[in-house]
Amino acid sequence: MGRLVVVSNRVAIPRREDSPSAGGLAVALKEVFSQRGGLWFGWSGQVVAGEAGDAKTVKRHNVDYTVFDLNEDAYRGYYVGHSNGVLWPLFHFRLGLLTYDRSQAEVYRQVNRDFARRLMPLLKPDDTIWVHDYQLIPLGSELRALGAKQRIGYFHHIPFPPYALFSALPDADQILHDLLSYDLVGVQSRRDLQGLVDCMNQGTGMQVPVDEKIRFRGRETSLEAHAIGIATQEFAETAAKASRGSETRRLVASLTGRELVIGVERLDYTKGLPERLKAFAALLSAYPEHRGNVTYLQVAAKSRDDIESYRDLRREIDRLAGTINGDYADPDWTPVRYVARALSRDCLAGFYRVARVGLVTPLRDGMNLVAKEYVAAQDPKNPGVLVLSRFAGAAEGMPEALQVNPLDPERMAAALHTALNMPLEERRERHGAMMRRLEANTVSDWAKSFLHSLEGEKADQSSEPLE
Ligand code: ADQ
Repeated sequence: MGRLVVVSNRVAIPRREDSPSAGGLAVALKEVFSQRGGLWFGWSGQVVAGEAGDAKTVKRHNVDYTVFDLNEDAYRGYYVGHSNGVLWPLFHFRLGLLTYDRSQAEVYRQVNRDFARRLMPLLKPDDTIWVHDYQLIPLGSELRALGAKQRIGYFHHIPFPPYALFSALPDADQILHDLLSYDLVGVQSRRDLQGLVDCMNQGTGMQVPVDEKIRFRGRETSLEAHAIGIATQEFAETAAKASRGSETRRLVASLTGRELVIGVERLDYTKGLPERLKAFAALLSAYPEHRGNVTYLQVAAKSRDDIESYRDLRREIDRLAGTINGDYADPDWTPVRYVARALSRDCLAGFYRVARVGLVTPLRDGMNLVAKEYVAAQDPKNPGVLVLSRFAGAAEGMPEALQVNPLDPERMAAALHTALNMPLEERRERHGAMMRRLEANTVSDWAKSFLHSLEGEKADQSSEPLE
C-alpha cells in the first residue's frame, strides 16, 4: 500500500515534544500515518509581503510536513474573501452574509492551482491523496489537469445545502463539476448527503443512482456520509484527570454549590451564540427557581476577526451577556460568565465534566465535536445532560440528547429546565447510549472507514484520466 498524502488548508507542524492529544485531524491520522508513512501538505499559516517562497519540508517520525506561505493577495482573495466570506456562509445556509467578488473567486481558483503545481512533483504513483474541506474543493480537478492519476478523496467538514440554496453561488455548477474529479466525496451526515445528491442531480443534470455513485467523463465518483468522531477513551481519561486538577477545582469552588451550564466554541455566527444567550435569559424569566442557582459559562475563542460579520457578532454577544447580567445578577451571583478566548484542551475537558448541562446549539454545523467531547468527558456514575441543536450533524448519532431548535428560545429554555431537573437514572441511560456509540465510532475509525471506501473496494480498478 502506498503513502497517504493529506492536503489541508492549514498545516501545523508538530513540535518534537507534542503529543497527539492536541486534537483534530492529527489524532485521526496518527494510526494510518504510523502504518504507512505519508506527506501532509498545505499552507503554513504565514502571510508574506511580495512573492511567497518555496515550500519547506520538516520530517516528524515517518511523516513529511510540507508547507508554504501565502502572499497578501492570495491570503485576502483565497482565504479571507472567498473561503471565509463566501463559501463558509453559503455552506452554512447564510446567504445574507455572502460577499461575492469575482476577482476573489479567481484568486481562490488560482491558489488551488498553485497548491496543485507545488504538490504534483512530490507525488508518487501509488500514493492515495486525501483533500480536506471547502478551501480546497477545486484541488482535485487542478491535479487531474496536471495528469494526476492517483486515487483522490475529498472530505467536506461543513454542511452541504440543497441546490435551491447552493445555486445562489455564481460558480455553483463549476464547484459541483470540481467535486466530480474525486473518486470519493465524503460528507458528515445523511442530511448533508441528501444536499449533495440534490445538488448533483440538479446542478450537473446527471441523475445520481440509488447507490450514490456518479459516472462522469469516465470517472466514477462515490458520494458518502462518514461521521467524524473523537478520541473517545483518551478524552474521557483526560477529563477525569483534569477534573481533579487545580483549574477545575477553582471553578467548582467559585460556583459555591450552584449548577454549571457550559457552552464552548469558536466565536462564529454559525454557532448560535446570541440565540443561546436569549434562551438562557428565557430560562431565568420563565423558571425563576433557577435564578441564583445556575451559572452559565460561555467560552468563545476569537476567530476570523478580520471579517466584519465576526466583529459584529462579538459586539452583539458582549451586549447580550451584559444585559442578562444587568437584569438578573445579584451582588453574589453572576448568571453569565463569558470568556472570549481559547482554553487548553485539558482545562476544557475538566470543565465539561463538572458541568450539569452542555449547551451545544449551532444554527448549522457539519458535525460539532464539542457535543461529543462533552458526553465523553462525563462521569458515567453522575453524568450531565447534553442539550443539542437538531441542526448539528452530531444530532443524527445522538438521539438521546435533548434536541432543540436554536431559533426557539422558549422551547430551549424548557429543555434547559428539563436538563437541570433530570433524574440520575435517566441521565445515566441517555449518557450510556451516547457513549457506546462514541466508543464504536472514534476519529480513527472515521479515517479508516473513509480510506477504506477510497481505496478498498475500488483499488483494483485503474482510474481513467479526464478527457
Ligand atoms: P469547528 O467549526 O471548529 O470545526 P467543532 O467541531 O466544534 O467546530 O470543533 C472545534 C474544536 O475546537 C473542538 O475540539 C473544541 O474542543 C475546540 N474548541 C472550540 N472552542 C474552543 C475554545 N474556546 N478553546 C479551546 N478549544 C476550543 C469544523 C466544522 C465542524 C466539524 C469539525 C470537524 O465546522 O462541524 O465537526 O470541523 O470535522
